[in-house]
Amino acid sequence: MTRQSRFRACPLCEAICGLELQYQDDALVAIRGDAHDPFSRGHICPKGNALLDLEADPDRLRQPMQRLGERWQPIAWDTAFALAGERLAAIASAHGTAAIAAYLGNPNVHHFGSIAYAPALLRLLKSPNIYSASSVDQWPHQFVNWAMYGHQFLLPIPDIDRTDCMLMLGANPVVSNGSLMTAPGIGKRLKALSQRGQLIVVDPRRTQTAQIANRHLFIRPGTDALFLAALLQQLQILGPPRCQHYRDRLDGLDTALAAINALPLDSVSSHTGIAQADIADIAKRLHQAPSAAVYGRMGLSTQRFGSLCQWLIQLLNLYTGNLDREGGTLINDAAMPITGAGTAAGHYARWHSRVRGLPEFAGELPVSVLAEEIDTAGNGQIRALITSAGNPVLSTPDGRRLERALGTLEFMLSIDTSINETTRFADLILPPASPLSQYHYDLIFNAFAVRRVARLSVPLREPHADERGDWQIFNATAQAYAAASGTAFTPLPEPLQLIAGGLQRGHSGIDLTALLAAPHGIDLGPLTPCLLDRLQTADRKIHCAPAPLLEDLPRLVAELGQPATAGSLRLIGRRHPRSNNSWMHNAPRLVKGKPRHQLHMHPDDLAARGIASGSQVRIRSAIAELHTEVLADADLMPGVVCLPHGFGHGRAGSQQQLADALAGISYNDLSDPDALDGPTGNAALNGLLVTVEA
Ligand SMILES: Nc1nc2c(c(=O)[nH]1)N[C@H]1C(S)=C(S)[C@@H](COP(=O)(O)OP(=O)(O)OC[C@H]3O[C@@H](n4cnc5c(=O)[nH]c(N)nc54)[C@H](O)[C@@H]3O)O[C@H]1N2
Ligand SMILES: Nc1nc2c(c(=O)[nH]1)N[C@H]1C(S)=C(S)[C@@H](COP(=O)(O)OP(=O)(O)OC[C@H]3O[C@@H](n4cnc5c(=O)[nH]c(N)nc54)[C@H](O)[C@@H]3O)O[C@H]1N2
Ligand code: SF4
Ligand SMILES: [Mo]
Repeated sequence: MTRQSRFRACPLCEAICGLELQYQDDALVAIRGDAHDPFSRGHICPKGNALLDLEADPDRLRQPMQRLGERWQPIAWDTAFALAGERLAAIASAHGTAAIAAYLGNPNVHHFGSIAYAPALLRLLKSPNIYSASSVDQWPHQFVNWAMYGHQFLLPIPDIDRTDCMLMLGANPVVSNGSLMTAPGIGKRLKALSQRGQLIVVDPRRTQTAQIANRHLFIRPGTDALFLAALLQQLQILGPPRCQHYRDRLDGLDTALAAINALPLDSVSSHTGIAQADIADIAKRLHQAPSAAVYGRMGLSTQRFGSLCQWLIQLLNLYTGNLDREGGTLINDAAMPITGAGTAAGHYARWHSRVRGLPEFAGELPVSVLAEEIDTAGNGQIRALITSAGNPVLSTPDGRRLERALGTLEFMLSIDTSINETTRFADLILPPASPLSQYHYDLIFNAFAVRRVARLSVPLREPHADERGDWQIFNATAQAYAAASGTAFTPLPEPLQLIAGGLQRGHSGIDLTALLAAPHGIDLGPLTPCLLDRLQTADRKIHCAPAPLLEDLPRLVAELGQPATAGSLRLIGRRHPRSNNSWMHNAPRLVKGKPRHQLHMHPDDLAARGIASGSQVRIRSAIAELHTEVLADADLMPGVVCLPHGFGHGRAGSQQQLADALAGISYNDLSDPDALDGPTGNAALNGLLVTVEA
């Protein structure tokens, strides 16, 4: 029996590495990086290898399951779709369409069959209650792109392979493998940068990325907006804006600078923990570098001033003349465009959440309001929920309240592959086929990549008769709902047809035939300046001073007046190379070895409280008090504690043997649904005030 190599992009994270998967007949037996992928060049991480475990996972659902009380029983696909359609239609008819909510989790973005097909179902629902993992993640990026450039996905990407100087805040790509900057093998790319130029990392923890940087500075969590504003003030001392080449395409730069200059930043050092001399030095480096890029990710977007941070970053890149410039930050002119005519540019505050009155963004409400929208009685209360590839009980603020709320729903449908903390409340679970047996084109991450690349993944084995692809599940659910509610729905054509159409909208010259002939993917070259041509604001200018951002500045000023609360600490998150949010803890390859759930704390903070490393502690936030194990970590800034999210398994009814046996609490049982970014309502997961006691 011979082994056969088949090739595909990894479906697990933003890096979209090419993989070489070895099959013995139709059994997957080994995986390595695809050395011939021109972009990832053989890179693979431990998660990529763990696809072997996912394929073999005894707890993975392989047929639809219906819950009858505490018992689950298999149910035929057609019966399941009909049941879903009827139950949803009955609830919409009795209570209105707002009574049906949907939550889309992170993996949707990694499956063409979800990302391209889910929107049709959501549109059919006509519900104001649409939620996703975006509002516990990157909403501030999307919001700022929309407000400044006119489209939520006009996302300037740092040109990391060519830049001379990178200032990176709130990101740990050596572990996370990128994120809103698709760059497989990013560790090597950053090492090359640190040899060729400068990599400066600003983070409350000396992370694995900080360790390969030329310089690392601690910052007190949640104070980055002050630091970035101070940098912008410093740059103005060094010289006028360098953005002369698009000076006539700027609107409001003077207004923005005046607002920032009016901020009383005398005490910025004591607030941020970064010395005035260091701020001046970094400003000088950004000013003098032949090219530079400022980049801020999760640690900046999931904090109370997430949108201000992302706005200030755009202004810094713009002021130094590095926006839309080689070596600076650039828009990816993707082979399959996600911006331009016919795409969802985004909109804001067209409606508000019922209970707290928070604005929608791009058709969604912030997930921090989901629980209250379910458990608060009244007109428009949510009574049914569809989740797709999401685990909000572990991933979104106040998971305990959400889990209580889920138990009260009249109907819950989960499109998911496991019975976990969230889906155990579902009445019906529809599990899609393995991504390895489906067509895939990475709509989002090809478009956020640091080079122009394109790659089609084809099914690596024949689908089994009783499997359904994501696209078939979305189509069939929508059809069943339409039939039961007496509305019209035309199912979308199969993936290859949509992919071909998507490529036609671009101008790369690449079509399906070209992709099929290039199983390792196609490199279309480096990014080139194209932002000005692509601006989607009404006047086709860059809006430097969007009102919602200016209006958020007083909140930042008020923050400056807040005295530090004695004895309290700031809680931040942490990722591990063998983790993937909340859902890969059932993979033996990833959970083996030392436990990784512990709370980390600086040795001085432990000593001050008389706590021994390795002991149990009580951690208290605004919403909960929990017990877990603490470990000393000298790489943390004093005053900061650090806990990974995605733990807290083993809840009644969950059916993931390995995960359920893991120790650890859920970060989001502590995180506060009232702690939000101002303009967007994105969750402020990082920088949470907590106390820790022996
Ligand atoms: N405290 C704290 N909270 C966080 C974060 C943090 O840093 N700190 N990070 C946030 C971020 S960035 C994100 S993106 C979110 C993620 O939040 P979510 O997207 O809600 O959660 P995941 O843990 O990614 O759960 C993925 C779900 O998809 C299912 N799944 C896996 N593969 C498939 C598949 O092929 N098809 C289908 N249909 N389902 C599948 C899994 O069983 C699981 O239920 O968490 C956020 N929450
Ligand atoms: N191994 C692994 N890889 C992943 C994931 C995973 O769970 N595990 N998740 C994937 C997903 S969905 C995403 S969105 C990406 C996220 O990828 P990244 O954005 O790189 O996210 P993190 O690794 O959480 O890094 C956030 C950093 O912000 C720092 N930080 C926290 N608060 C602050 C603050 O107030 N200011 C500053 N300056 N820094 C702060 C933290 O110490 C941490 O180092 O990773 C993806 N890749
Ligand atoms: S870095 Fe991301 S895309 Fe690459 S192998 Fe790991 S999980 Fe897959
Ligand atoms: Mo994410």
